[in-house]
Amino acid sequence: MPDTVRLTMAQALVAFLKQQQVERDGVAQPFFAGCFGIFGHGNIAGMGQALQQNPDFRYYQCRNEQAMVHTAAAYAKTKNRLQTLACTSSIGPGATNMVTGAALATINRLPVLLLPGDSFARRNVAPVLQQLESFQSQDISVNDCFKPVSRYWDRINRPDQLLTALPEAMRVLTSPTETGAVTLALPQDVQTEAFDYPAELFRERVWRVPRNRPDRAALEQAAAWIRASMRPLIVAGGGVIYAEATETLRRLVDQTGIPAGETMAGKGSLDYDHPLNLGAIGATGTFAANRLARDADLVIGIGTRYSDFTTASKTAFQHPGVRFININVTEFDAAKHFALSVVGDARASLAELAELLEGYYVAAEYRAQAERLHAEWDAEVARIYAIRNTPLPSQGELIGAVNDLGDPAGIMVCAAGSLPGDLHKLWRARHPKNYHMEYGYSCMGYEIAGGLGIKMAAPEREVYVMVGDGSYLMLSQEIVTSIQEGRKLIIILLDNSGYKSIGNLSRSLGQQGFGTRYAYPQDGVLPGDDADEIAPLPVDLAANAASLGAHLIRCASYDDFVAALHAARDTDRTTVIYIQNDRLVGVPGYESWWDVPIAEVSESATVRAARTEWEDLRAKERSFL
Ligand SMILES: Cc1ncc(C[n+]2csc(CCOP(=O)(O)OP(=O)(O)O)c2C)c(N)n1
Ligand SMILES: [Mg+2]
Repeated sequence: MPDTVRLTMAQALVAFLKQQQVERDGVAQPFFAGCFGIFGHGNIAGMGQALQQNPDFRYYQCRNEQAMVHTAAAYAKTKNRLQTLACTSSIGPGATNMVTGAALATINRLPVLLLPGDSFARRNVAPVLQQLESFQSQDISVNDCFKPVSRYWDRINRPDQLLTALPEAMRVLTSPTETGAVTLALPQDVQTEAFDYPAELFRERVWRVPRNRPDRAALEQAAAWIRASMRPLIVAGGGVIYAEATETLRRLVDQTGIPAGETMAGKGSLDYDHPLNLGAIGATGTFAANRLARDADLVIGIGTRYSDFTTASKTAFQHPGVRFININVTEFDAAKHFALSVVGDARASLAELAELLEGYYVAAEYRAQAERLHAEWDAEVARIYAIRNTPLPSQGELIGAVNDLGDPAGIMVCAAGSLPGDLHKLWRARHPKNYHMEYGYSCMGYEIAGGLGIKMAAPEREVYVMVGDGSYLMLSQEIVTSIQEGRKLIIILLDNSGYKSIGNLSRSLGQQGFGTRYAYPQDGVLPGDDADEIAPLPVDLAANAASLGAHLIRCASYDDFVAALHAARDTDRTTVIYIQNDRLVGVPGYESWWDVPIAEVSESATVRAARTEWEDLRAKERSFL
């Protein structure tokens, strides 16, 4: 008789998770750093009991299920996807609160394990509290909502189904190609049911993350294309950072003189002051990267998904004969733009490519142009950092202060609003983890919850959360968790009294900021830019932060802000630096575009004018065939 252990399904699940290790480059570590959760009747008796009897698998309480998934995703991003957290929820609303987090993780290719409770598998007491009753089937629950946003989805209807579900869950979570949200829906009765599990299930397992080498012929062709190119340009994406290929990339750039632009996830691939780092590329890019992109005859995408922000809605690359080489661990991404696909780990691929490029160097004139643009861009950043707008400071100068005065070894995190575009352009990244931007989903509310995950993953670093008032109002309650767990965040709360980013967008569409300000309605309508005077809402976000237990520093001026950044280094707990800033002064766009369609017919002359302009710009969108 093989050895068995009699455990509930939830106990078996926790016992299994504790034993999973991940190894890359010979270094192994536990894949799960614990489990976040909020208990309800859908998980308290199963997962709750199992976690209680396994104190060595740390349980963390949170305030909102969406937030805990962000925390887990940010943790995984900081750990280059080699570690993550599990998340347990009750059934119904607790479960569906996690759907947004699941989408974010899957889109950003970040591993998170979601364990929503589900209604009774035995069904006899249905409908239970919070159960979705389908007229069509008894096999549907709200947890089916996770299917499109999960890379692997399963419902554990019998305790022994863990034996086949768990290996799949782990394979997907640890695969650099397939990773994203994995959802195991756990009916509340099955969580508590006992089964004689084979003891083998609970032995230590090591999941090796390989560094797959690319096809040699593809790499040789890539080298030949690069040698034949007059104006090659690297687009460095998040894959460079996840693969820990930043040093290899720098050596390749030094060896060949090929300049590089960086995507939202790839910023930090090269230090900002590398003379061939052109900084941000695409819709929120620098003029340096965007000019070279426009005329590049060969684009070498490394670890990039080519989102519309990177390609400026397919207008970034205008050379008539432009070709693409895509180095990517994921075939799906490698094939984009009809590229020469080099499917492999970024670090392994770049190292081999460097050998094949021995003796090759870009034309001196091209290198000189790239260096000149790099220097000109740096001067533009310095100009914006030095603005001292009155009466309210500009966002650009505040970003400058955080960048100049914050700990250079720290991590800045942001996700949505007008900050990501400004930060992508202006942030001077000093190490590969310095710039943590969630921009696959650009999810308002990621910032503070994500900051917590970063601090848990890198407790030795200062974490600077840059958050707008809108994002703050959407999801800021994990301040409480950061205080409970002693994970100090420095939260920079930039209040511009509304949705500045969407206000700008609205203006560019001819819609006068409609619906983007915080103000009382006037004659039954919310005021836009055209209102002479507005009645502001009586909201005090600083007081709110203090009430959640944060140390609060209120700033009225740029000088206060500078003092606050210094003071925040010495506080003993999560500190919120609150400052109002100008809602209209912005960082300009630099020779780029983002396609947001405009109403084809309208009563408004400004909308009609914007539509005409949009039609011209849209004509620049290309297919790469
Ligand atoms: C969850 C979510 N809802 C809506 C949006 C659309 N959106 C993007 S930015 C933004 C406004 C953000 O406001 P705030 O955080 O104050 O930043 P600001 O634009 O003022 O800089 C909105 C509504 C989003 N990205 N995420
Ligand atoms: Mg705002």
